[in-house]
Amino acid sequence: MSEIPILYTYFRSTCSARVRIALNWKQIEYTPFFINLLKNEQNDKEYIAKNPNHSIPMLSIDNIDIAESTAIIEYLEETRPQNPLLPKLPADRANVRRIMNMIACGIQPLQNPPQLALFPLEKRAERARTVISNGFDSLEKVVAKTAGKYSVGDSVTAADLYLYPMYHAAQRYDVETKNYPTINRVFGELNKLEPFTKAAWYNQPDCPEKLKTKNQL
Ligand SMILES: N[C@@H](CCC(=O)N[C@@H](CS)C(=O)NCC(=O)O)C(=O)O
Repeated sequence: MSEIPILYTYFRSTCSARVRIALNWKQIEYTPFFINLLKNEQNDKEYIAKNPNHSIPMLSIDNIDIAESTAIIEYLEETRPQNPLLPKLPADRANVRRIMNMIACGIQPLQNPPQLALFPLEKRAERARTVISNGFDSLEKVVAKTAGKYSVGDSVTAADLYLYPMYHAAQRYDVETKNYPTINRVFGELNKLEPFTKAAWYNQPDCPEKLKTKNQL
């Protein structure tokens, strides 16, 4: 377990951001390997030999390559239990996983570039805005019941790793975030935490300087 893990990541990728936050939260040092989705580097032969799903993130750690952000985060939780991301009580865990899945299965995939590419160029932003708004309409109702200071209760959990970058995507596509008071408030709390802001898109070395202003994700 001594080698520094390598995270295949892209600054814009919300799924990569989840893992960046998990690594920061657990204080695990890692080396980023940048995969530029705009240059289709996720399709490079060498990369798809390791991850045939043509997607990021992937984490090379403990001599294995793990793709899928949830699989990575659960692996980290199981092998590096410091600064836990899952609560103790099964009911709280279920709420955390519910929120993770709402975002990972019900929102993010529908606004992923290959899905947006099914729409004419001028309709893509609107499509992403609709998908995220619809998802947030439901998520707000769920989080309004589970949240304390953070998405589930008063401690940071894996649910927050999913909510934080999804909110950035919402800002990017001009979603009316003021319609979601609980999501807004939780994002504001998370935005005060260094492991989150350090993982944010605008703080990534592969984010071009000219994009590093608000809403340019
Ligand atoms: N379920 C996967 C989704 C991975 C995914 O969709 N990643 C996006 C970036 S957030 C990607 O690589 N998209 C490929 C593309 O845009 O062609 C996960 O949670 O890791």
